[in-house]
Amino acid sequence: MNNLNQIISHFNIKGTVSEVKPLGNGLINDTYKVNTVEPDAPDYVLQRINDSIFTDVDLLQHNIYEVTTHIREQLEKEGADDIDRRVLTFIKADNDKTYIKTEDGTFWRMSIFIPDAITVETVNPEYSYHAGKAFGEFEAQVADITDRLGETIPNFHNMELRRDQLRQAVKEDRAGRVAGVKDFIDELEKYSEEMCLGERLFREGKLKKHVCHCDTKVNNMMFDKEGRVLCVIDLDTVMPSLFVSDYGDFLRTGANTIAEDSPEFDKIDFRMDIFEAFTRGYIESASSFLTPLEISLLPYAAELFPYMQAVRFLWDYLNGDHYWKCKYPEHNLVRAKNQWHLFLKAKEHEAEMKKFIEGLNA
Ligand code: GN1
Ligand code: MG
Repeated sequence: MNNLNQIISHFNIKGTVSEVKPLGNGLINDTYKVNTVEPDAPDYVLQRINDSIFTDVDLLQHNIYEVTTHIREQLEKEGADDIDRRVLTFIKADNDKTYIKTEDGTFWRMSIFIPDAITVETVNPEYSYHAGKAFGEFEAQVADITDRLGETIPNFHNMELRRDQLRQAVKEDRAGRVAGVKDFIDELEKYSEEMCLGERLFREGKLKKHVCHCDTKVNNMMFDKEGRVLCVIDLDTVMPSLFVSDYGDFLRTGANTIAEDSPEFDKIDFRMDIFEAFTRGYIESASSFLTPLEISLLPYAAELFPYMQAVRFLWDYLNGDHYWKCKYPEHNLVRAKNQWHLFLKAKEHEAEMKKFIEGLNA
């Protein structure tokens, strides 16, 4: 058992600790709120880092530190107010890093707790617009420090790699499930060339990587009580990636009419109201760094993410369900088919998506 007060004592915080209590539901990360006595000292968040997913903790924390200090510097330059609520602040420990490793081998970090802030779980056009704007702004703020960051999960959103992983799983057939999904695999393969476009353009030098958030969910941004977006949170997956990542992944979850693991495939649609609101917000802030080619390929990004996720879920199903937790044997297959149906629906809206984006740029 870790002595939390002892862990906290390694960090250079202001004030005297009065109370340490669990924060949030804490299923994946162990997160605690650390209250301080003095009214002028901030409260803090103490978190155990999940080093089974993020095996290179040093790189992970390096990325987060670079990104947050860079955003802070920009806000200071702009003369922004309320800066401690507009960007996360990580605290240095006595080893001069933003994390410590304890004797039992666990990793911990601390950041300033943002007071009077809320997150939302609802995806509606209004919040989607805010999310588009906030994630686009975040990417714009860090667009010039790509060279300073590394990939915490190498090739995370690389479609060619995901395709090759699926092909390998088909070849190995470890769980003996390939015969049952032969037609599905064939259907997916029909689009694999088209969906690997991003990686081809990257190799040809027509696309560059830039810093992306890579976990663009509506609940990963904070609002103040007046409904103003404060900042983007959950920075573990921040890394260099192609332009497709933040835009495509938000729409993959946000524009689906049902949950990603629902078997009611006939109820799946790609919500154009969410698409339009998110796209409007995103282009407003991201047009400062997106190239005309990238903007013209946003509909591709919207199709790519459900497709890539279908491939990833099917890969895990064929390997015997090691990556995603499953509640029943066909769970990953249901997820893969759900994403496949969403992909087909997004494809149906391709011309409409293009027209909408051209209209915004006109
Ligand atoms: C994983 O754990 P969560 O839900 O934030 C996965 C994403 C997938 C998602 C699908 C590190 O994200 O890439 O899109 O599941 N994260 C990782 O549900 O693989
Ligand atoms: Mg997350």
